[in-house]
Amino acid sequence: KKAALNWFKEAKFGMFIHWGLYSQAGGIWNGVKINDVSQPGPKVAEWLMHAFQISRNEYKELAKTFNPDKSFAQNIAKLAKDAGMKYVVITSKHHDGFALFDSKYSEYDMADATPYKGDLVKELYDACLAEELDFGVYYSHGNDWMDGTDGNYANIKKVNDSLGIYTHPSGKNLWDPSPNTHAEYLESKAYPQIKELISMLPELKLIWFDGEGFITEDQSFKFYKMVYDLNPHILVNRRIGWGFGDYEDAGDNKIPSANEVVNKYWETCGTTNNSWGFKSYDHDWKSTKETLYYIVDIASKGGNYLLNIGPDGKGDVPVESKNILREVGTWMHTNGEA
Ligand code: JFZ
Repeated sequence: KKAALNWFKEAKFGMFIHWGLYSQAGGIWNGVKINDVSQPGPKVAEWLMHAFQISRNEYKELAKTFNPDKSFAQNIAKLAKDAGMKYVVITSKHHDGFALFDSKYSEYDMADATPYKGDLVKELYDACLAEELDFGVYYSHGNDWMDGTDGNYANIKKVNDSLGIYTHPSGKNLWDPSPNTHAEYLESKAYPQIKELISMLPELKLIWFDGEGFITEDQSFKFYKMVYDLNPHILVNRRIGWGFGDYEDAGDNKIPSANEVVNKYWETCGTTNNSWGFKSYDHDWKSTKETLYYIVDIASKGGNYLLNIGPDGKGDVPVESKNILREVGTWMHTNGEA
């Protein structure tokens, strides 16, 4: 993977995109803000289903109104280019289980369940390649609130209970678990969808896995080997689990000290406000200066900064974050290598 790691080392600045059915709600459900629910868990807008314990059937209804503007892919690719970014990583499937691409292995996807009927991952891939940007996908492999939501938790808990150890339910769908097991979900959905993405996107550079806390070492390795066998040029991040990742992450919004990252390939992913997914009432934006500080400090230590945007349900990027990215771009085109 040497060539791929060289690419990664050079890239330095990328765009993370959290976008899905939840983007339509903007962090509010039936008039209640996600910050006001007592349910434990992160108060980020893409955790809508978990925060409000929405049933699987009710949540699925959000697909019927998900009909973004046709210009989404082109707008986003252009914005990333203008900001001086070198790569783009979009949520092809987040914890809510919804695929933004056209999957043969699930009806719960952009092509089959929405009025849009298209494949947003493929569209964005094409738009990015046209702008000479590299392309990656985020994929929540370990956690899926629609599918196989019970199995692994139940198994882990059984073992832990026998040892007298507490099992933290964090992030699992325990309010309306699907009847199939987690292992069945991996076989019927997660492994096949990873294969689909790799064959659909021949120039794919990166798979950004998430939810590793819920899978076993053998399962992590199976994902790693599958990606490598199908396309050895694709990098995978640390969160594939069990130490199989090709590069490290410093933790969300965290900048490590220089001596922690000597001779390492690493990345920090960060938010522009305090949510990954679109949250209509979060106006706590990082300033252009603060954003530039992150870029420079991270790049000076040999890392990459994967900076997030959360477009709304129509695909529009909040104007504040758009303006910051454009100002960053002006700086990058003068002082950076963009
Ligand atoms: C995960 C997701 O749950 C979240 O919705 C978002 O996609 C984010 C990028 O990733 O949340 C995490 C996972 C791990 C850490 C922090 C947030 N971590 O290790 O610091």
